[in-house]
Amino acid sequence: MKRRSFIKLTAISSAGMVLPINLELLADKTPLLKPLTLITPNDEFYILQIDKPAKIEQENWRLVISGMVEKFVPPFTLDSIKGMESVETMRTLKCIGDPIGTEQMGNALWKGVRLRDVLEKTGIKDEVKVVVFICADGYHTAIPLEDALHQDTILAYEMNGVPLPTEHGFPIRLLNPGHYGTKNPKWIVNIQLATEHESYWEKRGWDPIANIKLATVIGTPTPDQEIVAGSKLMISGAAFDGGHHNGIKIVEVSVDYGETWHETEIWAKDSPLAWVLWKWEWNVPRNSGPVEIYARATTNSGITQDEIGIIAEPVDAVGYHTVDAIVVDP
Ligand SMILES: Nc1nc2c(c(=O)[nH]1)N[C@H]1C(S)=C(S)[C@@H](COP(=O)(O)O)O[C@H]1N2
Ligand SMILES: [Mo]
Repeated sequence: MKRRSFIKLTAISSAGMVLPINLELLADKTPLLKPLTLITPNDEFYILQIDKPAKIEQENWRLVISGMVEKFVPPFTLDSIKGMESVETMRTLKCIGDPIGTEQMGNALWKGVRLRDVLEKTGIKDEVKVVVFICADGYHTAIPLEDALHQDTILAYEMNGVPLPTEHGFPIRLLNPGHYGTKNPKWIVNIQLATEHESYWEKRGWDPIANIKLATVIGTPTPDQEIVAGSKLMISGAAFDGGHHNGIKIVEVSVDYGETWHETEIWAKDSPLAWVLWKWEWNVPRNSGPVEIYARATTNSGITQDEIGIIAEPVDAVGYHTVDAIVVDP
């Protein structure tokens, strides 16, 4: 009961954001595995923003670097950015409003340029502490200079082999490793070098650091799914540590309120900046009744998720995702 109300609280805490409805949960056919693929197709990738997506025409778009720059450079066009050395990288994005990550999480292959290569062109004054991103939809957010200069911090212009779709930030968005979606701004039009900045969500009480916490999501079975007694059931999902703990080592499942844990098979993975997908086949017992399914991950640095919510120790992990299901007689 405690756990169930925790999940509900999480949903309420994200009320400030526009939550998409997951149609897959409404459909009556249950997928065998969820997520079904390591890379989330663009049309299934979650979409979240403060208002409508900004519609930008490539010809009209310019990226201006301003603030405490060493020297002025003309605004970048998309072609001038594409002319720079590119990187391709798999990254999982996750919303801060959904820390366990049952819906607002997706993984894609992105192409773009290193932010530090762009900032190198203008130079950075010694006093600069933060890099601020101003977006065409009115959103704005800042990240520490140190993070901006990290080699894995990318301005992305392609998602899964196509130009960034409008909803995901065309023409350019930031991919900021290890940080929740709030720190991955879309539709960037201006980058400002500054000493401080209070970002859109921080003004509304959200965590300014936004480090992704270790979490494990159960995709199948879905809540309240009827499971046939004596059958075989595939329990599956994803786990992600944001790259903060050297990646996921093992994922375990419990079907007896945490008494015993079963190691699952990690069947798809990439770098620690991408989620891992796991599965475990359960020989469902012959007796019917309600069941709670728990999943937890252990990282390569040795941290294991604990039972209870965001206050869980270790502090960099969220509590178990729990799915309530019902075992029914055949
Ligand atoms: N410009 C802009 N960028 C934004 C936002 C926004 O409202 N405006 N929302 C952020 C949040 S809260 C999340 S979770 C991610 C979601 O990215 P996606 O829609 O590509 O999945 O975008 C981030 N970038
Ligand atoms: Mo988000």
